[in-house]
Amino acid sequence: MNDFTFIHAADAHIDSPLRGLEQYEGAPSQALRQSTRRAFENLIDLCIVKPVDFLVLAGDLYDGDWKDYNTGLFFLKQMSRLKDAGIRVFTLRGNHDAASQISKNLRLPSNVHDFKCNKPETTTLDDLKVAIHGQGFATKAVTDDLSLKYPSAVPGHFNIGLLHTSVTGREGHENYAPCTLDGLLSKGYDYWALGHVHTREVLHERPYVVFPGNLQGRHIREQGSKGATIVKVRDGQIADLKHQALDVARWKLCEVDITGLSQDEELLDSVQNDILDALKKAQGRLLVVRLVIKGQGPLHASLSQKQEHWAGQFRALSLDLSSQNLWLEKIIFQTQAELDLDELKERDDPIGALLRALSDLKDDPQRLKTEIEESFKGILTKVPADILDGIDLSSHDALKALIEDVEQLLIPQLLSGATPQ
Ligand SMILES: [Mn+2]
Repeated sequence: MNDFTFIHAADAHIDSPLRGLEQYEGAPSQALRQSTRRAFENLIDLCIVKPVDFLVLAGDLYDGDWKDYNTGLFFLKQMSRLKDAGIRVFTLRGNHDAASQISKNLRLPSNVHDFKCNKPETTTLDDLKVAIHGQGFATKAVTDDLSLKYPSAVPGHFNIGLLHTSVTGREGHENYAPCTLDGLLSKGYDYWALGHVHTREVLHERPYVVFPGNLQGRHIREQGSKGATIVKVRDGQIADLKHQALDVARWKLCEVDITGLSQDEELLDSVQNDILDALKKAQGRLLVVRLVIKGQGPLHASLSQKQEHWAGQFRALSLDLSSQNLWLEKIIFQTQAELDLDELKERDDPIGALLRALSDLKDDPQRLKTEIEESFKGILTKVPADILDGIDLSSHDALKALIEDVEQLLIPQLLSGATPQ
């Protein structure tokens, strides 16, 4: 068998709109909106520079129907660059770019093979003795196990299965084209090139079953290094397999704990250290930070009463650390006072009574639902959606957490004799 190298990428989501950035003052909207294209160009550059023999793309190349032909033309231009370099491409449709989802189309260059959506298909690269099996999504919500109908391995070839799937289900991802690891392994392939799950994961080694992760993080739930997997094959065996970062912007959740901190400066230093560390890891890429201040401690009073002041301090700090490559996307205050609520609950006074009432309410899902959810219903239709970001009033846990917030905000103020604001 020949020696060869290929790159496995998935979930490029080219031109993903990244909605809602406008609501943030100073958001690098342009850079973030362009990021899926820049990361894709990085992928093509890598293919050419290596150079690799072929590229496999495991679905969700596009985020949805093209707004106009520019999205498709961008892809075609990148494919032409590969064609000029003699590099072949194998691609299939995922849930976001299922055949039924994309209304416009352009003829693909001759070096690109787009797998059929009605049944599995096998294509061979005779010069390399490689067989690639694949089937794309005809519709968005494919709930059948597509892998069942994939053919067995072609003897004497290096076999690759290309598939967009959630496998046995992955948190935060629609359970599309579900399948089992055993089912995949039963085909006797050398490598399963999966797509759909945006977090990189090697599900099995020898034979390999790999989710390369998406090419570019698009929001705070897509943190860390994003890119593609380079696979080197020698004598028909995988000799080397590694992740290569290709993203141009990186998302990072920085959680800073106030426990044990008593001075403002200590908190600012802590935040600075966390952000500096993330900047270092981002290696010059645009870094988008969501800052969460949490924990229980003496700084809670100041943080809860002067959020605007503190937000200003954190923003000034981030500007000082990098005026170009850093954007503080959001600051979330989650600190709590050092309270012994159990002890306070026993008190024979209005504070004790209030805590007991809140505690009863927390433990009674039915009452919580009727009393809180119902009374909020009218208001919910009138407030802008972004204000409610992350608050789910239909969940008992979320309502319980809201009551705990109320305890943490209200009780310290009642205890200090201040008027709750
Ligand atoms: Mn998908």
